[in-house]
Amino acid sequence: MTTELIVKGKLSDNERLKAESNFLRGTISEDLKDGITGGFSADNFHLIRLHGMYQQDDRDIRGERQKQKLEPLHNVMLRARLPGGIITPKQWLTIDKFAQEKTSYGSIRLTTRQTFQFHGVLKPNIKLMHQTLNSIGIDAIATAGDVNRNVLCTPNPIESEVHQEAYEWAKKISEHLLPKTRAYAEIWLDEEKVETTENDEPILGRTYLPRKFKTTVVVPPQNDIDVHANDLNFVAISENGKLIGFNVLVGGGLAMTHGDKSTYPRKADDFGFISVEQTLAVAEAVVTTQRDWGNRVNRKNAKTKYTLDRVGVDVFKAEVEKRAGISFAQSRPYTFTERGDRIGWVEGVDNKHHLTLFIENGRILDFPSDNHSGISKNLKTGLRQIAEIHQGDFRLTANQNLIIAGVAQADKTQIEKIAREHGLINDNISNQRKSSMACVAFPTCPLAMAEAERYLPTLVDDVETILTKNGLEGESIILRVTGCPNGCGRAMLAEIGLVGKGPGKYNMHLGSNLGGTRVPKLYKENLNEQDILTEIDTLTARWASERDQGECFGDYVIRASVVDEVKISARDFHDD
Ligand code: SRM
Ligand code: SF4
Repeated sequence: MTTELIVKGKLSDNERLKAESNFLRGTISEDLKDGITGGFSADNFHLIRLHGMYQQDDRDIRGERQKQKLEPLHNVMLRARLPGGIITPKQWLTIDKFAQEKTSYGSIRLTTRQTFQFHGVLKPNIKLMHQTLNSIGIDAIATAGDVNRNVLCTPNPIESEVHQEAYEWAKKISEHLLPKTRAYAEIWLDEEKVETTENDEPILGRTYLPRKFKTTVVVPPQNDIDVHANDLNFVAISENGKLIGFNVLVGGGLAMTHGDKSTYPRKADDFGFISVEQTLAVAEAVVTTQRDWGNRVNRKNAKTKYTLDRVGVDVFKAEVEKRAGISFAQSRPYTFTERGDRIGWVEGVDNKHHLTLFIENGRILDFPSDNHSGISKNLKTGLRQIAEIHQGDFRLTANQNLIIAGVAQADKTQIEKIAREHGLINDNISNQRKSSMACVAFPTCPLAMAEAERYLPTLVDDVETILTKNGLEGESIILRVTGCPNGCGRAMLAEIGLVGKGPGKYNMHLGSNLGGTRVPKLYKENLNEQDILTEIDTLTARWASERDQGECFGDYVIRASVVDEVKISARDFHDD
């Protein structure tokens, strides 16, 4: 390997702690026994991420505790591993019970990556949490930290054989790229201690990846998992209803840092077509190339997207071909036309029925009542009751929604009745609300600069009013809010993306499209909530009167030169 392919310099501290961790063990077990603090010590604070957890505290009460000279009320957030987002009703009941009895918020939070999170788990309950999950066949391995994360898959596997096969590949890729260290089993499940050597971790190595790594399997024309947010994507190509292979897209990612032009959202590059048999070899080659060439000096530029731009797409691709022992063929044609979930019932190829429920912000909780319609919103109770009788499974979507999948004709009426009684189905939810999404942000996210999840419902109320006023009732714009530029709510693939800058202040980006194949451009900075509504009012009024037939808002703002189009490069994004 030539040295230019590797960034020289002092390695980031995360590299030291991974190297010294004895394959992710650190001193987590000792720390767990320390009852003096509710938190984890320096290195373990980071290491627990590789076990699917983040140390947090409630930011709403942080100041008050400080005044009382108390340490923050440390707790952990856990993110489960759920490739393709599938979970059984029996598993759901256990998760529901744990959330109810052992977490401070009582909620189950569906994420933008097809899994769920518990928030507010105190130290004495952490081991119990892992053991509870393990008892139902779920773990939290590799859902955070410098590894390949939860593998996403277009979530309607029963709709076609191709969907089913795509899901099987998502599971296989997830397993193939998992860390092989037994640290998780030893620490959380009290299993026998067995020494790990370099040979035991052939794909990830002793220091794992330079940064987080994200993979999807997607079935066009849906792009409901947003490929361009991901490092590695397998786009399913089928012929006569059979999966024949994948187009491979590499190097997507959305995060940036305010004021740092070396960071930017980036679309993935098309490497070409492979046969299904080549899938695991290619996945492994992309991961190991990024493992070896990714920037371990500066974590801000460590993701695959920056490696591609630094070494060159062709050089990276040639290395993948060499390592996988394959040659990419010409990409096969496909198009992405939509990204949302189809809320409501659909019938599958197996004659079973699937009900997609819209879950605002993915937050499953019993809310006092729906602010908008006044009807009950006991979402958690409703889902528990459905899980008690449902014979099929639950599928989490990457838009924070939930599918009750595989319902027999005979059970449809009862499931729908429970869903309606608990506010899980509400016919008055607008298309705009269904097209809107926000990240968690306050109070649990330590990186939040502005509200997102708690801001979204009222923002959408106001946008609905504006659309109606401008003659656009029933229409929708992909609207996403993230509390900081890390982009967890994928605002950097929205037609209108709001990125938190400070309390009550957001940057507004405009111009993604329905298929999610364009990054939106910065339009205005530091807008407050009133400025945001004024801008949306002015722009949607123009859109209503000037748009071409069927032209979506994101395409319109580019055609009308409201913003320039962002092509693939950082230069388009940052204007220099
Ligand atoms: Fe994220 C960090 C929540 C999807 C980019 N993300 C965080 C943390 C863990 C904050 C932290 O590091 O302490 C947030 C915890 C909040 C909380 O209290 O729950 C957090 N991210 C989320 C979730 C829960 C948002 C949601 O509302 O659903 C999503 C969980 C996904 C999952 O199940 O694995 C989530 N995060 C994303 C996405 C979207 C995606 O992957 O489709 C992105 C942008 C795509 C990308 O990676 O480029 C994303 N999260 C980040 C980043 C920036 C990474 C980077 O490249 O610099 C961070 C910060 C970091 O890693 O340093 C981050
Ligand atoms: Fe937190 Fe920022 Fe991610 Fe929102 S985008 S969850 S504020 S890290």
